[in-house]
Amino acid sequence: MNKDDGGSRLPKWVAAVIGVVAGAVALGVAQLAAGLTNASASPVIAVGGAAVDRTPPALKDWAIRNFGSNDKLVLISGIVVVLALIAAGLGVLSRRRVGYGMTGLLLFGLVGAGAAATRPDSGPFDILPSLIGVGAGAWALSLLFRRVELNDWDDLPEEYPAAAGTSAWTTDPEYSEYPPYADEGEPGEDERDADEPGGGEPVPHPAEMPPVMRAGDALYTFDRRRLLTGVAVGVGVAGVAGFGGRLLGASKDVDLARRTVAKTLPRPAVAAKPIPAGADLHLKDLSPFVTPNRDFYRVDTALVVPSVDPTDWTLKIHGLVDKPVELTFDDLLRRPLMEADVTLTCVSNDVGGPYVGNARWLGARLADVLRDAGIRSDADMLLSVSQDGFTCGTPVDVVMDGRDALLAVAMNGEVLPAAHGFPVRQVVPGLYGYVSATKWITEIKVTRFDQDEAYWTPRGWSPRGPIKTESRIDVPRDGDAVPHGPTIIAGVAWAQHKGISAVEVQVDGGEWREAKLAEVNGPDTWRQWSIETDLTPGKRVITVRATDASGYTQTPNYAPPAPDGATGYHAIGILVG
Ligand SMILES: Nc1nc2c(c(=O)[nH]1)N[C@H]1C(S)=C(S)[C@@H](COP(=O)(O)O)O[C@H]1N2
Ligand SMILES: [Mo]
Repeated sequence: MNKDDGGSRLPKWVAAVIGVVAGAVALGVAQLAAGLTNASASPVIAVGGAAVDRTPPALKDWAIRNFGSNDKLVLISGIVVVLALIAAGLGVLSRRRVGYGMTGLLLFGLVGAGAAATRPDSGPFDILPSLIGVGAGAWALSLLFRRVELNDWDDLPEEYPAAAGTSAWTTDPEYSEYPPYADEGEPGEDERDADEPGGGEPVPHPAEMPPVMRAGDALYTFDRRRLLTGVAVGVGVAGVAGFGGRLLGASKDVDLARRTVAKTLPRPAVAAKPIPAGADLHLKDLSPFVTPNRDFYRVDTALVVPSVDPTDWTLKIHGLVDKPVELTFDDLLRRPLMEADVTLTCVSNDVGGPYVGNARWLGARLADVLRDAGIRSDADMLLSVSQDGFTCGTPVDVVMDGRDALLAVAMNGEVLPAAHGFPVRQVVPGLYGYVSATKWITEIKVTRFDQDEAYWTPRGWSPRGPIKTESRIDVPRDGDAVPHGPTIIAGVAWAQHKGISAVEVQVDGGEWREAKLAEVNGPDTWRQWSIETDLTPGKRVITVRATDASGYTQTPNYAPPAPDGATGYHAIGILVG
């Protein structure tokens, strides 16, 4: 056998399978190590995060358009597929020398470790999961190669015709070194039992067979049973470690911390205006006035939800201020907290899209906190920074103009959910989320738009993002079949901090008819609307447009979400029967 040159006769596909299994073990063990330490130190998550930050804006838009909130899942799946292909290649390379495959694994481990060490929220120990994973993967690789390959007579499967007959003398210590006859000549007749089946002629090891006899290569250069068990054990280890790591990393401390905070959450010093009974028309399929937390859209760049411990959380406020401050979570809760109903909207929300939701927030007034720090008059931007390094650039004048801009700690009467920014996030009525709604906020640098840039600005989105007046039809849904006759059309419209003053609906390009507006308790939320129309059979197109309290009516001209929010009328097509 080619033990001497380190080569292997394993068929390529077997080597590729071993490579993939070793790669899976590496990733699974790394995930487990990350779960025990810091979930975002997982190499896949770290490399994925680095990829997110480096994704060209056009690709990112395309991904959001095509995969919606599944874009992260698609990204991670893509990374895993690429890694599997590379691992298969490393397996094949390992046929030359297992060391080559191990070196390849190490290189990938270094890429993972490098990504984990350079994420904005990473610490020095974050390289460990990648390195531990690589160690496990390299070990699995060499173990599987040794295990699956038939290098010795002992390894020959029982059904190999000569195995039974030769086992008697190959276990003899004198001949334990294979091949016994290669250097020492044929063992004497007397040293073998010619009566054993298959005895007599020594059967050359498959690797030593002349080419013409190697038809059996695929059968006899590896042990199928050992391959199967090796793959099963490897995949099992990878699966259990990886899944366990995910469970451990998912929510271990945050759930407990949220429960603890829930016990001490102060009551609002200033309650929100009550929501009028007429704010919600309670129509089937119409977005409820208050979006339940579990249904609230989620948009962020975080591949794992950052876990922030409120007991060592602080908010640093510095830059163009007279006295920089650092607030603890308790400091924040000691301030008078106020409630406000505010509808968030994502700039990526296309016309008719789902990235808009309304909640009741509880928090400290951001303007008061800034005033206490002595914000200087030449400042025009708040660069807020999240635990994971994401940043928003919020205009100072907007935050200071008296609107309910909050450092929020609760959402719909519940401690802020982890995915929505626990323990503290910003909420600013009237601005798209990407310039205002920093989740997991840890820092506010008071600065100027001509000196600093927030996360999305160099990625092609406008530095400032006031929300554009929009409206959406929820009922019926696009493509629905509805019976003819009187039909309720309903939906929501929003123009945060201005308020909606009218909504009009049009059937098949006909006359605009004014819809009935539901009640609201302020200008910062969306507003439900409905109208009854008499529909005649056939294909019908229904279009909506809103007018805000400044008198502005939505433009019919379509604009895509980038760079500063979509415009145009939402229209649906239905089949009236
Ligand atoms: N830390 C952090 N905060 C963030 C983001 C992010 O990527 N990271 N995305 C922003 C964007 S684009 C939007 S639209 C809102 C969405 O808030 P939600 O996920 O609670 O709905 O969060 C904002 N805050
Ligand atoms: Mo957004």
